[in-house]
Amino acid sequence: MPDRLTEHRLERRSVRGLPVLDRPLVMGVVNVTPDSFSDGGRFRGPEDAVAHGLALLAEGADLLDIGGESTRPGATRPLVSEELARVIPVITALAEDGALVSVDTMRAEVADAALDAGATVVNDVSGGLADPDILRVVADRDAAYVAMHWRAHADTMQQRASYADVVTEVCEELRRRVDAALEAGVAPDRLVVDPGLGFAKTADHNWELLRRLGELDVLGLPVLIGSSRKSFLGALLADDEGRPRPVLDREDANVALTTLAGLLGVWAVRVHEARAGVDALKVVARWQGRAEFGRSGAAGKVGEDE
Ligand code: PMM
Repeated sequence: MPDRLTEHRLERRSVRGLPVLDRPLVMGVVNVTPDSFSDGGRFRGPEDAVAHGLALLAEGADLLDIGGESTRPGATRPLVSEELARVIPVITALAEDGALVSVDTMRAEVADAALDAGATVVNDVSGGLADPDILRVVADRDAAYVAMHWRAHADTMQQRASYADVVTEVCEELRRRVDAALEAGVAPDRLVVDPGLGFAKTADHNWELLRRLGELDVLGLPVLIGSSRKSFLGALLADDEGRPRPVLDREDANVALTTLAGLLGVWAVRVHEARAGVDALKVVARWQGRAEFGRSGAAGKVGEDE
């Protein structure tokens, strides 16, 4: 009997201009926000955020995702000027240091300024729904683009967590976002999709998406997932009184999840701590016979997809 876990796998795909390794890429999160659920307020000034980004790179992260807007359920939106003031100095400094940078934004204006400051990837959790102009910016600049599945802003998104079949609907809704991006002129070989774990989704929805992750292959694009520190892991690991496991104590479970996602063929994982995830993905690559002994990861870099 075929193994349900690996029966449906994602084909290994790459993104033009981004590294091609023998394992999925690891995107390290640098949230420059006063209120992110996972690390909000930890990096008060740009110096702290830059130092954290450099530490993630030292741990083995392949690219850094810099965000200035919290998407925690119930969060209120910052002004554009606030978001710019938070992310641009950090992107500038990290890009000058040679880091590969992604900007986590839903706003065209912020994406444009971030690309000017040295970002290479636009990670848009709204997949172009929050500010459709962002697709034109990405197209004009030939940037790489992550289109995440999204239904509404953080203040109302959990009211939209209703699906007849979450995997089918997420695929259909992502397909429409991909079509909109292509119509705006975004290059097909610069596109990535993300099922948006926790965005208008209950814990059960997230687990169903993970269990059937291989079905996202119908979109024919690289897949990124972001599970790190999210509340469905806190609920899974709740104590006997039902209290969720604290945010910073969910890392081991996330490494298990990263391992399984690597086995299923994701293109990249978005994580708050890089080292354990990189290690796990090296194990997967070696297990599957893709990595030479001791050479998985940066040292085993296969090349850039130009
Ligand atoms: N999750 C968050 C923010 N940005 N981007 C992508 N592509 N995928 C995600 O799952 C995702 C994201 C929320 O988590 P955070 O507050 O820890 O950044």
